[in-house]
Amino acid sequence: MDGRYVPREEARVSVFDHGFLYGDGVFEGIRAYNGRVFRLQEHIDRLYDSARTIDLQVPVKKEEMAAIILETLRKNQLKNGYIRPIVSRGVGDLGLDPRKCPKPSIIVIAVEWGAMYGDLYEKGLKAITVSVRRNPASALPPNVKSLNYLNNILGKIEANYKGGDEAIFFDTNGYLSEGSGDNIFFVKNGVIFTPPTLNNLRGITRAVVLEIAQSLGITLIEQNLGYYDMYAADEVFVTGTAAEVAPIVLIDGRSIGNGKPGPITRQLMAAFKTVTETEGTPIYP
Ligand code: PXG
Repeated sequence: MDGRYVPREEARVSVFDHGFLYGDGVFEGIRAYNGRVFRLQEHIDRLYDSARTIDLQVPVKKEEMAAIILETLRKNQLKNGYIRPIVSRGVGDLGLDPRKCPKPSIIVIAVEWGAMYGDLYEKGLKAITVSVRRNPASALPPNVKSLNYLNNILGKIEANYKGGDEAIFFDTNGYLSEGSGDNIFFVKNGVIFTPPTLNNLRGITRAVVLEIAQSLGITLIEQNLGYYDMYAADEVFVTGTAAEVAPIVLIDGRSIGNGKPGPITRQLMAAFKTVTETEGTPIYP
């Protein structure tokens, strides 16, 4: 926390921090596997791009941020974990003007972390399309990983009430956007489809899946998609740092394909596992 390493109980922020008062700040979610941080540079680059978009000056250089993240993992003796760097506007007053916050605050949290969806990687997830639309890029761009996740949380609440493991959002144009914390993909006749990234988060796991598909010789097309493409798909899966590659087998009560995780999804899950376990920045060099 702003240069100090403190135990969990002492990790407290001011009630006047604009991250708390207004969601004014940005964050990242990063994973460590097998003593290595996966795609660290990409996450740091995205954190700084998010910050730039909201005119927030991160008070340390990127190299220093990487060093802080690695040191936080070492202090917690972690080899497999989840890392949450946060940069908030910092302490101000009750007005929303960011000029009242002289110094942005940096917090890095690191915790032990395993598979988010447990046995659902084998069984597949149930998803619900939600009525709340993903924030349009012309308002709060979904590419800014901001501390204001209320749009995502509203979708998650709707999915919870309707018995879904994950929410699927449309954008304000009626195109498929993404899940509450993951990107979405469809497979039809051996070809993978995914929406372009204007109206969703440009996921780092998504980029890894693009690379894997290319290396496996599977065609992957980025295009605007509608609910027809979703219900008529042979396979559906979502990707994210927390979710990894997770199969979706039921959407709005309708089975996708034969209602089981499909062959291309399984192939990508296996390849993703290999990549995460063999690549990354060493924590204990
Ligand atoms: N879309 C959104 C809205 C996200 O928040 C992703 C896609 C996937 O991006 P990456 O780069 O991780 O492949 C995310 C990131 C959670 C949780 O607890 C998930 C994310 C962030 C914070 C918390 O599920 N996912």
